[in-house]
Amino acid sequence: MKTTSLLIASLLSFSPFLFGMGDEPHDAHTDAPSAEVSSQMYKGTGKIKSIAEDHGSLRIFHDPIPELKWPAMNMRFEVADHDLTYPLEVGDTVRFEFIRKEGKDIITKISK
Ligand SMILES: [Cu+2]
Repeated sequence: MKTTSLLIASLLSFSPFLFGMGDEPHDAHTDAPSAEVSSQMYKGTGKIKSIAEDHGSLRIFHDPIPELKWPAMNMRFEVADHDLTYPLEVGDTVRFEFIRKEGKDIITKISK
């Protein structure tokens, strides 16, 4: 008993990332409360599928993101700053960084 809880406690303290990953369904991209403990940055690569007219979001076909157990897929990302989208064009291959906040996936950095 005691050993088990010690083990769990040390796992939790050494693996905040693992703890935040959970097994949330990828399509839903819903944030379990535990996924919001940090503003951890995730990195991805992919291809721009579309850019919102208001420049507030992008659709990217991203490559798998093992940290989040995401397979390759087409999905929408918001951008932290609309200016990030101006140099981009549909079809561009990009690398980007994003955070997950309040159920949104928000790109903070993106480059061709
Ligand atoms: Cu995705």
